[in-house]
Amino acid sequence: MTAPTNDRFLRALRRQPVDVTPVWMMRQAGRYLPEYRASRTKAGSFMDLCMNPDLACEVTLQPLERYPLDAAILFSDILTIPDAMGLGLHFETGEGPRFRKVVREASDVAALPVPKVESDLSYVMQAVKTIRRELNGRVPLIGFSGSPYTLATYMVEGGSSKDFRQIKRMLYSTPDVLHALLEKLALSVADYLNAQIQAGAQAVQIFDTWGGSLTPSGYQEFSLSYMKKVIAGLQPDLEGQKVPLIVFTKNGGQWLESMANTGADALGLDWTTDIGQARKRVGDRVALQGNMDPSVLYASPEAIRKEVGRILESYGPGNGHIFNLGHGITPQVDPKNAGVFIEAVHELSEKYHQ
Ligand code: 1CP
Repeated sequence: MTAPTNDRFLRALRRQPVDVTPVWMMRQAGRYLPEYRASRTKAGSFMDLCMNPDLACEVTLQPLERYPLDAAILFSDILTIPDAMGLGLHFETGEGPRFRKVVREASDVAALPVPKVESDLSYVMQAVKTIRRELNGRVPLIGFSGSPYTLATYMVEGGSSKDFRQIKRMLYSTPDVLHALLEKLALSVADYLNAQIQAGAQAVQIFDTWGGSLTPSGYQEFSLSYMKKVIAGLQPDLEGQKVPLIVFTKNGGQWLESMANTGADALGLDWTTDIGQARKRVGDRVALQGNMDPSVLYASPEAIRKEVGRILESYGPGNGHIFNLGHGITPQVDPKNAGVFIEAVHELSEKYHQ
């Protein structure tokens, strides 16, 4: 493979030496950027934006025009899989995602197809190819999927949820139905990530946004074991290189040891875990990605630099750190502050890589 001109991100994932700590932001293309809001208006709706490869490429590149980021992330959504399974995803203005159909009974699960990713989700693969072409080797492109459990929460609840009433009811009263759903999702997610890799994704991330809402044993049984199935089904080779995999369980800080045993190359951390302690716990098994509280971006430039410095110091010298926020950047952040954050990571990390 022609290595990207800037390959810090891939080197850090492989725990190889870098000049400065690489940085990207979850949700780096999004509503905090006025140019994103303009593209979304031009597209008509959020799903139209995702389904148009040229516009998806345009918004993927927007944050890279503003900031010296070390990676691009495919502009899409984790809910493309349930949509391709026929649930009818739509976004009400000012609200979160909604599905026309929900999954509650064994018969609902049985009726769900495993999507044919190459045809049903061809718009995603087309976006990956377009973005790779337009990036022209500047930085690596990250592909992604939701974890089976996280996707299941949306499919069973019918949208976002605060208390996960429906899926928890299913988990405790008809666990076999949930297992059947997760089984189908694990196959779908593996196919989806493999297709993104074949289309050109140079690293992939599994977003397990809601695995952290489970009990410790529930996490093992309903989230982690299905991520392991996904990982077992991956063919992570692109242009002669192994494509690294990042697993991010939000609120998963107490389970890092078992996450590190899944075969992932890196673990994403939210801000509730100390990154230095996390490093001691996982040793040299995996790289770590994270983990500044996104709310720090509401504060002053001095406060942002201070917090970046604190996290770098906590991780300490050496390889295997990819700087990121502990969750997505929020729509209310001033784009200038994102710039302060990214520059601070590069500037303040140099001394840890000598
Ligand atoms: O323009 C808009 O109004 C839509 C806002 C939006 C955006 C910008 C949604 C709807 N999705 C996205 C893009 C998106 N989603 C990306 C793009 C790449 C990037 O720049 O990072 C990615 C990686 C996601 C992944 C995603 N979607 C997750 C996992 C990560 C996370 O934030 O925890 C989840 C849970 C979703 C579901 C979803 N899609 C959109 C929203 C608002 C939500 C969250 C709903 C909820 O809180 O339950």
